[in-house]
Amino acid sequence: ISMTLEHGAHRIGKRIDSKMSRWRNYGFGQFIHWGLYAIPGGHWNGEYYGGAAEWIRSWKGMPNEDYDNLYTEFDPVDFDPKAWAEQAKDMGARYMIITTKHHDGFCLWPSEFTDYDVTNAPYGQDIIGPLVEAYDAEGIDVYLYFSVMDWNHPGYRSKLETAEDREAYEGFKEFTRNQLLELLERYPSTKGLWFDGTWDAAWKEQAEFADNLAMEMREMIPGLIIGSRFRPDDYGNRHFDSNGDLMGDYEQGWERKLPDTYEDTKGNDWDCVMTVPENQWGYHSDWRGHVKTSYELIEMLVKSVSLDGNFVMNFGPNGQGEIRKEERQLAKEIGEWMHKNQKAIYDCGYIDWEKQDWGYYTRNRESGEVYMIVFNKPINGALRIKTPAKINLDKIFDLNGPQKTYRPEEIHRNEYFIHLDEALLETPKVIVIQYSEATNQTKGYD
Ligand code: H79
Repeated sequence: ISMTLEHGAHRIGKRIDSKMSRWRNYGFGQFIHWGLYAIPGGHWNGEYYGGAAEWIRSWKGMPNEDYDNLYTEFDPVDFDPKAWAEQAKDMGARYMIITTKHHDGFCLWPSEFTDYDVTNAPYGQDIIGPLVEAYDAEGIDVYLYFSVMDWNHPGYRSKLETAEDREAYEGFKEFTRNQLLELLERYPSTKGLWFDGTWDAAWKEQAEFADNLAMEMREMIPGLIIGSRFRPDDYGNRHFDSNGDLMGDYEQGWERKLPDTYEDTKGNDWDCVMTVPENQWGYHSDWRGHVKTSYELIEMLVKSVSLDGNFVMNFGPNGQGEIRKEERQLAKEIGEWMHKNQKAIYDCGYIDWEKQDWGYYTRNRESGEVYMIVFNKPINGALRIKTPAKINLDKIFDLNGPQKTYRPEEIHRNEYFIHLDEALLETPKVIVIQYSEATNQTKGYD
């Protein structure tokens, strides 16, 4: 039985309009976490902070007052939005998400509703506008990250226990609404919002307010894309309402983790946002622990697309506005692979063929062409393909290199081997499969 909810999901199933199709077809995005936390870069008074750099204000080793005065040092003289956008383009990103305001409350745009913004820092200029312009010029769609939780606003509360809390929080809600409408008014080419900091009990009581605000924002920018992390339902449930239906346009629950199977995604649209080290979003000058390689990130990208999601790789520029060399190198390596293999990523998604150990299938949503993205070469050199019944494999060939066509060996009904010549794979390899659906299958391949 399903409950009647005033502020639950307003739609069952995926959005089917052109703006959402564009989102779905991105495949690859860039996240940028930039703010005051880039200045200490994970250190204060010579001490190392091991948590996520953008959370340093919450560390007992750093007095709040010290953090709250960092804005007097925010002067990123090397900030070059055009260079960032060009790098993102070369990497193959088709959308970008920028932190307009993280949990600390510092605004990278000139906000009429607080003094805690770029205009009162030495830098003194809007960051968001030039970024939007530079990315728009490269044809990369811009999304605005916005933290509802705000450690700077006096009305913010994590829970509402007293009448005083409730009154203060009303002021905070008005402030939040003002800032969001301000952002959309200032940056009308914004394609969507990426919300965060919405887990607190106080916000979970705001089903009606958040629902109305989402409607207001959607009126300002028709087709605006908002994920599942914004509004709670009538009972304070997040992402999925009390009936289990997704709220918002796509599932935003995949942070630093990926689904393993299509069932895990419940057939919804989704994105995965991923850090390069284990858990650092903002700039940390001393990355410890494992740092992902370009091939690990490419595999996550491919896996995301194979399960109908977008993969968003995070960058944390430093306090001067530079993107660190490790991230530049990764962007370059991923870009080199994307340049040759983007056909298997862009406009592609899930196909219900049984996954094999060599890697992942993706399928172009328009042409129906299937791609095998091969990460592991089996010891016998043979890649297994199992198709559903009544599929004819018409043509199988390498996406790159000398036009090599494979003649699959049929090893069972609807099951084949294709034999690789290479002794070793140097990079993840893409093989194209053109297939047709037979009404009367005689032989899988002819
Ligand atoms: O912006 C990046 C991170 O800073 C932010 N989201 C990404 C995109 C983020 N990552 N982790 N978190 C926020 C922390 C969430 C912590 C939680 Fe909790 C654990 C929320 C609820 C339980 C810490 C402990 C905050 C409240 C209790």
